[in-house]
Amino acid sequence: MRIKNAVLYHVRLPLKHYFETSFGRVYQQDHVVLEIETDAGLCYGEAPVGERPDYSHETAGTAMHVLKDFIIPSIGDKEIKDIDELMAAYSWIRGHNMAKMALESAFWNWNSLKQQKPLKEIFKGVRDYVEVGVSLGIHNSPKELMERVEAFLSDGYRRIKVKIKPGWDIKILSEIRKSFGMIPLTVDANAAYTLDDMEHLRKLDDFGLIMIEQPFHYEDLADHAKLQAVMSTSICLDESITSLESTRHAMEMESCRIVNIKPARVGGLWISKLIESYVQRYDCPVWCGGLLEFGIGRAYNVAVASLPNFLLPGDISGSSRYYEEDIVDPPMEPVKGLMKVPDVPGLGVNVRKDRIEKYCVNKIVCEI
Ligand code: OSB
Ligand code: MG
Repeated sequence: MRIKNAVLYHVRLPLKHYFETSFGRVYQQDHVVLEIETDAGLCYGEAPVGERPDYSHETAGTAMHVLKDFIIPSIGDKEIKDIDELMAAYSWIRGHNMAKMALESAFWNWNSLKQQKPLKEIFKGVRDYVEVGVSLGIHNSPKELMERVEAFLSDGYRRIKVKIKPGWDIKILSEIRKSFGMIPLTVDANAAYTLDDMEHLRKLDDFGLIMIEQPFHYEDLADHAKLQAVMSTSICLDESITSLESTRHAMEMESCRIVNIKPARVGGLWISKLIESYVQRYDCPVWCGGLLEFGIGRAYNVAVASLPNFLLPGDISGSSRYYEEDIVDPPMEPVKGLMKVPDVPGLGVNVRKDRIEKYCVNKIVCEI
């Protein structure tokens, strides 16, 4: 791959419904879209950074800066022959995984077009369809949440995940179980608890949850291990898993029994594949998390979720779950909770440049 031209777009899409986690409530999503011009045509990547540095350190501003001033110049107009060469060029840059994901995924777009093979085949995926679930935020009232659970179950989503925090946990779980029985259910705390809440969290064992996602601080592998040792419910780590190394530490310390892989959080699709394969030796299943990706990021996540150890439904909802209008055509939508894995070379969806321009709040043309 040789980059002839690179453009960064800060794209802001309004959300159809607010999304609230233990970090707070948001009404829109700010992501960075990278477009590179190559000998295989225009290729795209997305950094699903969000609006504020809460879930991760990155924002649209930091991703644009690091891509423009460091990641793209580290490649420049050099010929890059494979993924090892690509990653080696910017491996000196610490962190900024989402910015790296933007370029790395655009590279796979090029690679897939060049080889005329679908991404699924390149990554050695084994599924034609992936099972998807939905992630539901904290709502104004339990009643509102119950209505949303009902609506998404009837849309066919295969698992419901609800965001929890102190004061919004046991009560809503009791209500969900009372109204919907033993539906596949998980919870995500986004680090809202501490070791002092251990006795409280143990009560969640009564609800038959598939997992409890990230109860503690992202740096706290030790406390997660203490909690996992006394709970029958599996702990799943999300924010704590930022690389193959942090995954190894989590496995060796027995901090969790399930891993959430978000390609953008770990710095790319290739690292996602390495993690997926590594944790198999611990009999640890993985699933594909999400960051309310626009259509570009979603297409890559779907391809990754077709790998063999992705054994649980992903947070890969349809475009229409979050957005009125997506930046790809046709929008990707699951049917009966199954999302089709693209089986054509490239992204598998058409990028709508008119929509990128329509929702773009800042555009930078990089010097190559
Ligand atoms: O913790 O999984 C999370 C969204 C933003 C930040 C963090 C998380 C989430 C989600 C939504 O749960 C996942 C999705 O539907 O894309
Ligand atoms: Mg999470």
